[in-house]
Amino acid sequence: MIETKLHGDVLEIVLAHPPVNALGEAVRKGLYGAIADAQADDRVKAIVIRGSGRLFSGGADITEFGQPLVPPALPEVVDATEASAKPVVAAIHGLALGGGLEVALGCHYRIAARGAKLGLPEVTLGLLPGAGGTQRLPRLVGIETALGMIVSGVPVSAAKAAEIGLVDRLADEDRLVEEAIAFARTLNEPRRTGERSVPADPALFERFAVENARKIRGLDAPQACMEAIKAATELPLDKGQEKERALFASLVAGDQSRALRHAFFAERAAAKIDGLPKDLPLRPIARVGVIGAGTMGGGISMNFLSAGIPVTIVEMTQEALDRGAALVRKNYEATAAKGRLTSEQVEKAMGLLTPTLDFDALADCDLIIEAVYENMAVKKEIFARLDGVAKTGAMLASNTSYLSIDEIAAATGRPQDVLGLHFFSPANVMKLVEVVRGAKTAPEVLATGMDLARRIGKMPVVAGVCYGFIGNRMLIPRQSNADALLLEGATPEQVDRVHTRFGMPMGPFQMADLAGVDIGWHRDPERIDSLRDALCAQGRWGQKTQAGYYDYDEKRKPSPSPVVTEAIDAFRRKAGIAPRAISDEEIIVRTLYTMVNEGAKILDEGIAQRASDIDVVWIHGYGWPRHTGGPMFWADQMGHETIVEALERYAHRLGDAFTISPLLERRPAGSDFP
Ligand code: 3H9
Repeated sequence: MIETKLHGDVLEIVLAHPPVNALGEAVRKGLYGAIADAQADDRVKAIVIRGSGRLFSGGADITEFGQPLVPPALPEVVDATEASAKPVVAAIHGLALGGGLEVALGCHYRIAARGAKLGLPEVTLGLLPGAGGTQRLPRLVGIETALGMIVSGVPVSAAKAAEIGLVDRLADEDRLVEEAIAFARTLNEPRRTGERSVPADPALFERFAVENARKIRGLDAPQACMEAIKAATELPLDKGQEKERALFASLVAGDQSRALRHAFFAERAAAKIDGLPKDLPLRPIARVGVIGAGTMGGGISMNFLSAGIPVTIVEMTQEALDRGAALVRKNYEATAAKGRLTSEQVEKAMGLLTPTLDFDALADCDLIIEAVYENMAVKKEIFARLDGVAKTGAMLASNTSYLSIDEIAAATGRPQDVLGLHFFSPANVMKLVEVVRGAKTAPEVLATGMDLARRIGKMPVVAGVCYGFIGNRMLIPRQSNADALLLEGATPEQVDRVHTRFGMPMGPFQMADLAGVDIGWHRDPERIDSLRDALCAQGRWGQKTQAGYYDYDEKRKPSPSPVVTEAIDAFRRKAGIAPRAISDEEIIVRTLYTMVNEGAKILDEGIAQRASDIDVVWIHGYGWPRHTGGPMFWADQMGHETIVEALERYAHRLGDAFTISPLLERRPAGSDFP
């Protein structure tokens, strides 16, 4: 866990705990011991601390949070490092994150490899840097920079770290250790960051809080980070650290951090495919084909282009093809205008795109993704045609949001090569990809799909075949209850408000207006069976027509619509429903608990591999508030009994087809989803 080596009069201490040199019990003990030994060893004049493998350290061992702490605690280790009578240099390569950076802050000097990144991401786990980071960073780089780094959690590059005074020197990675040792040898005195002071500036804190109010609303950790940093300006190091430790202790025991830590491990678990060996050989993917240059096809293509993978995109008409390619360019240029891409990067990505009307041009693609509209007959026809064009071993994917991958695969003579790759709109932005495993999908096809999705920066989750897979299937009970609630007496504003207060980016009706109320509409204005049909028949198709469940002004600002109120009234009269007052609690039970219930069915049927995969789907595909951990974790925290009891209470309103998931009902009281 800790290795030491004496280079003349400089002691090299190596954190050696793969994969990320997390600072768990044994590493802390080893480091503490090595620092103490070095004090007593007359041969040692100075110390260099570095990490082995690909990084300095990924921070404290997150799996230990919530367990009894085994000493020495990390703050003690960092304090002992800073107290060293012999100069200590941190040699940082790869990443120094969280507790890892705090160890480096306890060192007297820092030298970083040019490619390194340094950061305090604790806030993303609902925590604050709890080993002196909130006290030492502001002393080193000033309050404003420290606030930015700690409250956002975003790491800085080595160059930036040098500019702000976080590191003293930069080095080429292959010479880092050598230079650190030579540098350490020149040092005579320790230089302790904790002995510095930083002037108070209350106005700066107020300004920062106001500027960031929207981002940090409802979250405990950013608030606590600010409080701890403020203490650094008012108190000596030891007192500031006491404050920091107290705040850390309360966060780590809180619901939000527990949920955010769950989300962290859920994301990593999602990459694992049950029953497949980890080292399964993958199929090489050097060129991707996309069928359909609509919004979805274009967005999907961008992911590959940005990752340097060439794309052949096929359309039926020149006009549609030109429109699609122009949209891709427009999106890239918008990103460039925000300064997030250079014009060379835009041209490089566009240079990898081959738009064509020639279906046969797909012949040299290793993966072909169909992204046309939702119609089984059309999809089957495309896959049958693909079967004749695609080269042997090519993977054939559908971006369908609902339809059966098995039925689509049956249209080919190679169902083992077929899978679903369900991207979420806008496909160049949303992280989620449901990787749908058909009954005959070959293991290496599934594994390649998962790996490729990660390579293009997505968060893939394995899903089985059913109507709507994981995410959209759970939308069904949510939407049908939301629709029913309108007729029973709720308003779109009330339903949406309950969802946004809960932390969703938008409610069901805001989402319908954004996506298009007319999606899936039968397009017969005479046939009006639902409120949605009525809105569609009036041309209220959502934001794109400036009218849907809400009215929209030119800036797309929504306001309640008297037309919708009237349409709802008309439906109530027709159905003989007397509106009643609907409580927010009823909305939660009928639109959120029913989703959990559907999630439990999805789990029970083996459509999702594990409950945490469902959480990842909802966090990354629909903006479910991460600090509640996702729908299934949220339900675990609440207790399944609470959900079952509430669903039973409202069962008479949930429709005849509604049933409680056997998995929810049969789990013993107090147990979580598997
Ligand atoms: C902290 O430091 C608190 C202190 O301020 C105060 C303490 C008193 N602990 O992500 P990967 C596992 S809070 C335990 O796939 P990558 C991970 O689960 C911490 N385990 O690799 C995975 O396991 P498995 C602040 C950890 O190369 C494996 O390592 N630090 C930890 O894509 C590989 O991880 C952070 O928030 C950990 N700290 O990315 C950084 N880190 O193979 C958290 C990773 O079984 N870590 N594991 O699934 C990361 O952001 C990424 O892991 C990192 C590497 C960027 C480092």
